[in-house]
Amino acid sequence: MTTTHSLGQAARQILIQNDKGCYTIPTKGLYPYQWNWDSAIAALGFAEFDITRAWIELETLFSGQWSDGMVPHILFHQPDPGYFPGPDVWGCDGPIPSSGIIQPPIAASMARRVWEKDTGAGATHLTALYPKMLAWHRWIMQWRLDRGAVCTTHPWETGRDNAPDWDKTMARMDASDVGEYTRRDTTHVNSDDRPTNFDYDRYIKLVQLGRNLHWDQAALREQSPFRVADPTMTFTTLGAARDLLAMGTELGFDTTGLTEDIKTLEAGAATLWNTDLGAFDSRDVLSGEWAGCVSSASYLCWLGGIDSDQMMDRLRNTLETVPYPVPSNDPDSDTFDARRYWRGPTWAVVNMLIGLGLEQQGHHAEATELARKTGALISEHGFAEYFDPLSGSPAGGKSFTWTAAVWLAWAG
Ligand code: 2M8
Repeated sequence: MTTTHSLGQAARQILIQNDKGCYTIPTKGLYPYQWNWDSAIAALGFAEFDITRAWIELETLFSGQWSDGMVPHILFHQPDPGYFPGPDVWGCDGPIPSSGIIQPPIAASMARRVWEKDTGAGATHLTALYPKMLAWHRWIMQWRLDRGAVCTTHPWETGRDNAPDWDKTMARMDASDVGEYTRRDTTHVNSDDRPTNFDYDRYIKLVQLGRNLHWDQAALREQSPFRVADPTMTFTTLGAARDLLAMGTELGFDTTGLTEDIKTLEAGAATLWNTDLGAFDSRDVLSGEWAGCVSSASYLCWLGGIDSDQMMDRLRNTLETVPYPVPSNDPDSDTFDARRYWRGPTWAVVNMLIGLGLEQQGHHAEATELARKTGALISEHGFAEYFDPLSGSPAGGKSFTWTAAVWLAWAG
């Protein structure tokens, strides 16, 4: 019988095996570099057994910060031909070879949690990190707002690569001149579980556009066909702003502007409420069209400090009716696909972010139930990248860092 103790040991082993010394890769083969939000989650996992290593993870992430405050979604510390697109395709010139886009800015919220476990010695680490985290927050506020909601400029920024949220926007894009390239992801895992070539052409097309514009945010705002205000970016930015305010106040930093930013983001979050859908939704900024998607990101409202009775009703229903909640896409939607990456599967990492938000907002019963169900999913099906929400069967990369970290910090 697998016990909680032995699963804890296995989870630690995964973090240790994926540890490259000062950063952690998500999984061997498929993802050989440092990913932004994966790393923030890894820090939380390390905090359960090696607090110094947790701080190092965050410090390495911020060592890749650009001079304007942006923190890239991938840091390419060492060349690896197993992943495409690599640094040569992105053409960026930050302090460490990197991509030119961001990911959900959860690092500040995870740093706060690491600090809560290490208020003594941790204060030195946090004091050094704080201005960097604040600079990234300001960069987002400067470049990514639409009516107060935070926009994504590439599906990869949200971390929900092929979510149906982007379908209409992607369908309008012309990628006929993207040129020849070779995908690497499908050499590591089953191609039926991955984004389609149609999507990949557009991912690469957007990278080419950013590169041609030297990742100039003003130019991208003018010229990119992809700009979507989204619940992932908005709720994580809002949650991070609240955490930055709390940490800054306690550490004695100047927090001018953060209270105003929180109000702006709250107003922005309200613009993501799709009344017809009865849920938080993504909104194409260029066409003004709703995506019409209830995704797992819709449930991140609590992480952003926003309560919603309607989202709570949906959550309770999902917890009761879906065998392995929370699915990344509504199982009643025509676009639901139980195995294709972010179009249906359950991700332990998003469950934890939903659960931490629920806990923060005082919804203890639902937070406990979600953690229990996520724990059961992992103990029955392993530390996979993601899971079929109907059967629980594991998919994608194996021995996955953030699934192990979720077990250690929350679900185990
Ligand atoms: C996936 O995204 C990468 C691109 O960033 C990919 O498919 O190549 C997503 O699941 C994302 O959320 C995650 O951070 C990354 C690494 O685990 O993989």
